[in-house]
Amino acid sequence: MKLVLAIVHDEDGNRVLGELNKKGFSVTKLATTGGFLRAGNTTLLVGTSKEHVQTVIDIIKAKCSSRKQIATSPTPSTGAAGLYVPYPVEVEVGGATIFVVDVEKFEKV
Ligand code: 2BA
Repeated sequence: MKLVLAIVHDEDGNRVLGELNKKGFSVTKLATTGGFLRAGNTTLLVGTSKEHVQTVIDIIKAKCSSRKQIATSPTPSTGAAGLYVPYPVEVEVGGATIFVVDVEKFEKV
């Protein structure tokens, strides 16, 4: 048994969830926050057999697109006058960040 953890853009979350459900996978959706942008994203947990992991990854890949996002730098520079000067940075977010971990035990009681 494996657990697929996928961090996806909020806008893609429901599309991925819908497709995974349609294909018979059980999914848990968590509302999460990215540590760099400090913006909302979605984390999906999918418990499945080793044989189905690639199918889950393929569905996530097909439903997630990457985006450029402008954010205020989390570590603003200090200007000549000693002022705190936040500056915009452009980062590419996603399609999805995926972790696959071994599940030691899976039980429904
Ligand atoms: P955030 O941490 O908000 O990061 C958003 C995007 O900002 C990242 O996109 C990346 O392009 C950029 N970024 C992140 N940390 C950076 C840094 N220290 N310096 C410069 N740019 C940085 P993605 O890589 O597609 O990541 C999207 C979201 O996936 C992340 O949101 C975070 O919530 C999660 N994530 C990505 N890699 C992770 C990891 N190794 N462990 C845990 N969560 C991760």
